[in-house]
Amino acid sequence: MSRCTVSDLVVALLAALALGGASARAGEPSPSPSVDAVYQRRCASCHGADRLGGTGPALIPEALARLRDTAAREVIRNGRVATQMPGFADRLAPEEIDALVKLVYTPLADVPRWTEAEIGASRVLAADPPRSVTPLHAADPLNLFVVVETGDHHVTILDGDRFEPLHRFESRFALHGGPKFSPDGRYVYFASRDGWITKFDLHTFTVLGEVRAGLNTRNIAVSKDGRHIAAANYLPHTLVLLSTDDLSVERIIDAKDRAGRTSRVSAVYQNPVRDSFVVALKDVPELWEIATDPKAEPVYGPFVHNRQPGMVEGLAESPGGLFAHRRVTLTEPLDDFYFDPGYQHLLGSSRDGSRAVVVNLHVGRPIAEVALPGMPHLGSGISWTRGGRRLMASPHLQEAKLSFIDLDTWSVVKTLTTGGPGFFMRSHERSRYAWTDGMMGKTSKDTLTLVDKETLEIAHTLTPAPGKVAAHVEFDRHGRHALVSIWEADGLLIVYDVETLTEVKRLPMSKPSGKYNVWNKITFSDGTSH
Ligand code: DHE
Repeated sequence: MSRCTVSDLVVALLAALALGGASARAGEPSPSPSVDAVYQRRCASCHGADRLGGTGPALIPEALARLRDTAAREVIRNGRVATQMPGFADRLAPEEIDALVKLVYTPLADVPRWTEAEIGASRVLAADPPRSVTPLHAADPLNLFVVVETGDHHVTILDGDRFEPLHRFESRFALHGGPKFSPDGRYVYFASRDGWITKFDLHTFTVLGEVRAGLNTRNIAVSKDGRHIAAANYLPHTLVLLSTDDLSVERIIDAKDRAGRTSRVSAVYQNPVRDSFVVALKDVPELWEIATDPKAEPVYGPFVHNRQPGMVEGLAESPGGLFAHRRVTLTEPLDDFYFDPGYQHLLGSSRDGSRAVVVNLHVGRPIAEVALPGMPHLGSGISWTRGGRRLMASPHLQEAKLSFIDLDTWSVVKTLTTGGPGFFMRSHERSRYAWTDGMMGKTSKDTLTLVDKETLEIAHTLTPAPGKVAAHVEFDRHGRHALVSIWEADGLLIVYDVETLTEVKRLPMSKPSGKYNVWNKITFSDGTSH
């Protein structure tokens, strides 16, 4: 029997929530020869003859996973607002549209390599961008919010003091994961599911460049010094390292374990303390650490980070310096990482979603397991200090509960029952509450639960917009306001005063899937994702 990973199960759960779910079946042949002709005549000029994208997004199931087939049919019929996608209802028969929908959810028989030459050829840089060293806006540049609106594929830049939109621009199709910032907060980098990386200047509100790093990309990380981007790809099986300066390729690492077995790359994260990228692999029991410190030591022996007296030169795995590559062997692939505040440990979800495995990055091996049934969503975990001890909290995707874990003993100190299973969790150093949603539950999807960080009891439940999915909270840099998304096409961003828990403002937004505060991100605030 094949085993599901946490992310596989999340996909199923989100599909059940009508947020996704396509009709593709792996390996199915193209629906009919004539649909290929229709595709070539009507779609290929923008989406590529091979369906791998062009000026329009890639039309392959891997890139369309979050779009329901009914929504895809609607887009082909009537076009997509605020994009160059026209409607074809007057030019295509209903059966032709149905066949096209089936085609785009059919996996490609052959996935071409996406080599350095192809990545390089995709790169576009702004010809003559404004070069102002100071922001061309009057807002606090470190209290801006970057809001990703996946409803109509736009990004809004919001003033985090006045909650006024300052700028809105069309993004690549289906941005996913948190955008990543340069250490000074000036530049922000986005990744789309079909592999496009976009560099945006928050001083001048200009897109400075774009490059397609992969065909199906999971997420990106920016190095501690802000000089390098790592892009984690499902297709092809690569980790692509780019220069943040001009988005040129610095290195492509094929994702293979020691035995040469190839793997999708699940995700990549910055480790700001160890000055490295940490790489999660989907199909092989390894995780990697890639040095982003140009002075990194060579990597010796199977898993020893620093050279030890008496070690044999022949065991060297990787020369030192930038991108020195270290492998940590696991007993199973791990998904969905949470890093402890010191960044020496990570918690990864086991395949069956019943436990978290603790990996000590310094010694390079798993050191403990924490029983956490009900599929913890560790990537959404946050931590704070309580009674002199570090506590981490994580929602569970399948059960209406939150787990609180002592990060010194790796033990569960409390399990709290909530109104429904949640996805994201957030707080701020100055907030007495941790905020979590209930979006994975049918009856709880419109609620937010506020947990007192001292008593670990539910203090308040909010229902920002009855009947509508409420999710993803982010605080402003001062911890005075919490911004909540209403995940509808005609959605909202609702600003709460965190003391009075009253609404301060409602801003119409098109499914604002996530919002990211510059200060909280660049300071690695405890209460937010990193
Ligand atoms: Fe995400 C972050 C993986 C589906 C919205 N999601 C992430 C990250 C990973 C991940 C590894 C951290 C990346 C980062 O920030 O650098 N997501 C996965 C999956 O494996 C999964 C379950 C399946 C898939 O389709 O890839 C998945 N994610 C979704 C969705 O369906 C969501 C709800 C809607 C969407 O837009 O696709 C979704 N994921 C998000 C968001 C973040 C995210 C909003 C950023 C959270 C943050 O605050 O940092």
